[in-house]
Amino acid sequence: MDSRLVVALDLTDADKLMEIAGNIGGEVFAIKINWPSIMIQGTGIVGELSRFGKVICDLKIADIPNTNSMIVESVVKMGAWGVISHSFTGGDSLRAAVESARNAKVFSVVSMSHPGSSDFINRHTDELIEVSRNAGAYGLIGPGNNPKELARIRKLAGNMVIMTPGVGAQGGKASEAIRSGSDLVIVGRAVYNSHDPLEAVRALNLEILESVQR
Ligand code: NUP
Repeated sequence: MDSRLVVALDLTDADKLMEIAGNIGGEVFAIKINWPSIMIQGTGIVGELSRFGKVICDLKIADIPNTNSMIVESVVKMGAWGVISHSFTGGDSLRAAVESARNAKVFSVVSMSHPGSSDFINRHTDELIEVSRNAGAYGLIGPGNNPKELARIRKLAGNMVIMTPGVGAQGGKASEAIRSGSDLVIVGRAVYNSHDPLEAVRALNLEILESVQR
């Protein structure tokens, strides 16, 4: 199916995580996991989740090129479809991640969704987009709760895919993010804390579809 929804399953309860993943896996673009789940459940979670569809590992890699390469090689071996890396560490670090990923996709962070991101990282978005483009990143992470900034990032991003967290619990709307240029919308708590995660996924898929058609 052509969903543009990525669900962030930031759960430390393995049974609940697997149950939700099994229910929604066929109706989302991908499942994203982050350090909280990986630290509690171990790296085997990546392979287990990949039975249900694409898995994106939100590791926000930020190291020297050699270490970045080793991290990305491991995560790809575990079955990840995509991985999220920082770009502020510079072109050589990000390029190492991209080259080690081979066919897997590297998304690089160029803007963040929390209030404190205005202290530093969001002041450097344009430079980070340039670093990401030159390093060959497949996609960018931009703010799904800041439509104006997202539309600006869209103009600078060229053909890089834009994936946007910040929708739901952090105040953004999926439809608005899509209209502002997002390709893939990340939603975590608004799905996994809902009484019916599958229903929440279907409502978001519909909202996204309607915003594309308009
Ligand atoms: O800028 C970012 N904001 C953000 O929320 C970059 C991220 N990678 N994320 C991640 O997206 C965050 O760590 C979490 O896994 C997910 C958003 O979850 P929620 O706010 O929808 O629950």
